[in-house]
Amino acid sequence: MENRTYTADAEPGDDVTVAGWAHELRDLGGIAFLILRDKTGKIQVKFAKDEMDDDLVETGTGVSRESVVKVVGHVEEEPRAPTGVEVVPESVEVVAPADPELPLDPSGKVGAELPTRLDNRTLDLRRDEPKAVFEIRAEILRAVREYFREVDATEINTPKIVATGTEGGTELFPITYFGEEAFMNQSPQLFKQLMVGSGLERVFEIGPIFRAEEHNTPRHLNEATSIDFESAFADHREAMDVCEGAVRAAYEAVAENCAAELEVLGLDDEFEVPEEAFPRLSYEEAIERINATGELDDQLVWGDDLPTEGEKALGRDVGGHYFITDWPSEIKPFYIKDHDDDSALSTGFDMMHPRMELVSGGQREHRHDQLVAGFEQQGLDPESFEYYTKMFRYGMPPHAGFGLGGERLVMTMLGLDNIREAVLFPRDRQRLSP
Ligand code: ATP
Ligand code: AMO
Repeated sequence: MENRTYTADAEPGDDVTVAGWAHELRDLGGIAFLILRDKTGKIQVKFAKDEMDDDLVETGTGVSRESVVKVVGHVEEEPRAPTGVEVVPESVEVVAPADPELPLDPSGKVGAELPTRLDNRTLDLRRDEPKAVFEIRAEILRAVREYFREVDATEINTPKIVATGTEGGTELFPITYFGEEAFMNQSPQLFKQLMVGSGLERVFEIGPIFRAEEHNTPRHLNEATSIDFESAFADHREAMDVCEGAVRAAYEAVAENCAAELEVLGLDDEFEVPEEAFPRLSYEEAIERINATGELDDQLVWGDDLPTEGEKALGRDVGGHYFITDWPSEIKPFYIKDHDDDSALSTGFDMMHPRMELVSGGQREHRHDQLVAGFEQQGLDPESFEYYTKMFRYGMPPHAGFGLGGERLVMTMLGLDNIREAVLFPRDRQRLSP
């Protein structure tokens, strides 16, 4: 809109055009106030009934809550106004009226359950708290992107419609692709590996992954945002360094650039950038420490995957972000390389927040014959992956990387109870629209 002034920028003495939503109407008899809200804040518009044009007063005071309104007027200092200034209107236009019955109250006075909020995200994000979450999410993604560029990685975009899965066959969404069976991609894993063998050498991708997870939990989505990194001539240790750097860069950016949003979320006092290096525990140490907490009914033994309760017990014990390294080879995927001196131990790692896993990664098997053998061991047909394995015959450097769950990063950073609060339009067992 031409000449539009954000409410936060309206200074006494200015002639302005402000536009936004009718947040609240207060009619005190001789005087009425319309509180107009835009993305920067709110401003009071004054209607002195005896002094102003009747039509103007009628329009301004008759507007229904959440209608879109445009006001042209003069800004004056007014200590009694919520922001210390008010607009004395010359004209008021209802640009888009709102039904008087709203499915959700954007003023926040009446609370709403998460499903109602998710059904009405447009109205939900007129509230300060959800809006702050998504402003912070955008800042996290900006910071991570910038960090990857600083460490010389090139952003890539890989297909989301694919012929084969990589992260376990049962979690695939099948689709029909011109009469043939295809799938929504679970991970850019194979494509990012193919690109480290290209002239790009070091790549990252921030994009959707699709997983047909049957269960309904507060930390799983069926469509999630994966932050993937992969680098030629790197080992798992270097991948962990980059992973830690990316997460720290995200926290630093939020601390530096999102003070107002953190305050809205009530986190301004407690928000901490992780300063210490993330401890690196071996899988063996991890199960010993979990067993020592005594919080599990059954003791864990070598080869067990870590149960959720075990992860939580260990998280409380460690108290911050940490890595789990040296996993048993048998519970890591075929593309993860084993240690050269012990084939029962893999170079795979997870990076954990005390509440949950955030990252999986590792050094990759870059030797063609060993890679093909790994497929067979995992019961996968190497022939259907020939587009991938073939490139390992033409000079594939040693490489390593990781995948970081974007929503889980937002969720754990902001202490959100449910991962759905970190996605605009979550996909889960119950939810396919909006
Ligand atoms: P005015 O002479 O501006 O019309 P008033 O006090 O005679 O002011 P009232 O209708 O009696 O008008 O005001 C009702 C209430 O609104 C009073 O408590 C007053 O303090 C408050 N009020 C008046 N003007 C403003 C303003 N511009 N911003 C905030 N509160 C105001
Ligand atoms: P993994 O399957 O562990 O590893 O996924 C990596 C990270 O992505 C996030 N994530 C999810 N978040 C929400 N809902 C889901 N359903 C979901 N699934 C995964 C988690 C998880 O830690 N190819 C490997 C990565 C690699 O080795 O580079 C992979 O996909 O935060």
